[in-house]
Amino acid sequence: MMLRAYSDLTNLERFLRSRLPHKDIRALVQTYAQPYRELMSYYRCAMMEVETKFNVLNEELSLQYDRNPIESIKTRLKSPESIMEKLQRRGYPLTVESIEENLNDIAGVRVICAFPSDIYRLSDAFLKQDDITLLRRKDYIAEPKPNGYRSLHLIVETPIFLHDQKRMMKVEVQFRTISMDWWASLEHKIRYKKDLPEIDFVNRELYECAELSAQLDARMEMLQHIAADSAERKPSLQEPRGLRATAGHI
Ligand code: 0O2
Repeated sequence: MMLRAYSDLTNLERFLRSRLPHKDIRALVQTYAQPYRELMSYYRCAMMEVETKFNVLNEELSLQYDRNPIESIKTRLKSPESIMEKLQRRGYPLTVESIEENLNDIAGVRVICAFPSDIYRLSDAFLKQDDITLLRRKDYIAEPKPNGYRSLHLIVETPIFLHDQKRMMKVEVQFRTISMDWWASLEHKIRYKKDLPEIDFVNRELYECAELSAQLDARMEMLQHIAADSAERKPSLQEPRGLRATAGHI
């Protein structure tokens, strides 16, 4: 993945310009731009580390289960606008140190799985790795949010190895099935974070869709188990019947 340090700086400057007088901006950029750029680059490195771990698990587990448990992996670095907005909203200082200290989701990795059981299998395997420390776990699959949102969220700490130091970085990992991701993406477009008046009909319909998508996940998982069981009982295609029957007599 390409490092995008310069575009981060440009975005940050653009955000500050819209909010502050010119002389304050110059002072702020001089004080914070370089440390901010460095911090964002460390977060990008941490995302790469975590993404690689999931690619490795996907490769290994795909041999074991004869299918890929991971459909896709998305990574995102929180935008300067969202960082500032979150710090402000929660009453934290607007400093580079405060970003690292107070926000857990600057680096985000979203792992989209085929089936709900893949989520728990993958997250267990990931958390067993000795360079991953679990800081927080929120299981919105076992206990969906009141609006119907489902996903497994982990905040972990992982080391990145720089030329002269080892640095611990926080990464938020979200695990979803395809249908959980489909619902969350559309709900995000329709409602999430929008300053809309509460519309009961929309809320109820979105909740209903979340329930339906959970039922579809459960049905698809059941079909997958049935298919996998019957494939296990079937004689291997590489082993012709005649050979199996006479193997003991050769
Ligand atoms: P974005 O734009 O996706 O980055 P904290 O982890 O303490 O900082 P919070 O909000 O308690 O804050 O964390 P939580 O509940 O683990 O949710 C964090 C992220 O989950 C959100 O990030 C969303 O990506 C996703 N999420 C949580 N609830 C919902 C929901 O109801 N609908 C949808 N579509 N997504 C949700 P951000 O930073 O809010 O947004």
